[in-house]
Amino acid sequence: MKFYYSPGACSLGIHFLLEEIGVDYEGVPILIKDGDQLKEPYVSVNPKSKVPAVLRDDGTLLTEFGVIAHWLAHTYAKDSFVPETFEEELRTMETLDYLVATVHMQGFSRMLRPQKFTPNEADLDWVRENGNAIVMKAAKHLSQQLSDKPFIMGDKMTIADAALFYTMFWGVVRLNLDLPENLIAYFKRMSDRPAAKKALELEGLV
Ligand SMILES: N[C@@H](CCC(=O)N[C@@H](CS)C(=O)NCC(=O)O)C(=O)O
Repeated sequence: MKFYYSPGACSLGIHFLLEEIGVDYEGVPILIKDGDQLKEPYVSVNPKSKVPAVLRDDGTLLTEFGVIAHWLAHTYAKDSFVPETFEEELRTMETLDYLVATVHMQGFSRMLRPQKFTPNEADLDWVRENGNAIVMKAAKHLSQQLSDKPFIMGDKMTIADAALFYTMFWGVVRLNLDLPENLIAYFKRMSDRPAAKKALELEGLV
């Protein structure tokens, strides 16, 4: 399979998951900073112009973080990554969706790309502050959920950890936010895993 990513973008979570699962893939960098996502050849591969995306060996493309993660776990790592019961899997998707749809798309997007939310230069700080409020409210909730557990859903790593890993990369490394201690400790633990080290190294982030 081909895996399309941009260094330091949300695709980092899928990069981490691919390495953690230990599946063969060819990484293809699409540099958002250069606008590669808006140009050929990528727009013909993924007309949505977003990363992550995965071109599977049967020639079909998968997009959307949660869908790619779900497919990877079910296809290559059912025993180690997929929760045992339907209820546990639902709760895992609930956490993953919260991280991608709210923490990333509503919170960090406002903090990292405020110009996408207003045409007025004078409003940029206000947009950033709104994003920060969304992220910090979520961090409180996620910190309670994590408590002193090793992973966000408990004793077993799930695809929700891939989403928490990239959002915490932004919170801890990129923005140095004043996050709850257990979330920072979680990010450090995850970053020490060989899969995280490899993904960060491949993306030129260490
Ligand atoms: N809903 C998508 C969102 C993906 C997304 O927003 N990716 C960002 C990088 S973190 C992107 O490709 N941005 C390029 C752009 O907006 O031009 C998903 O869940 O995968």
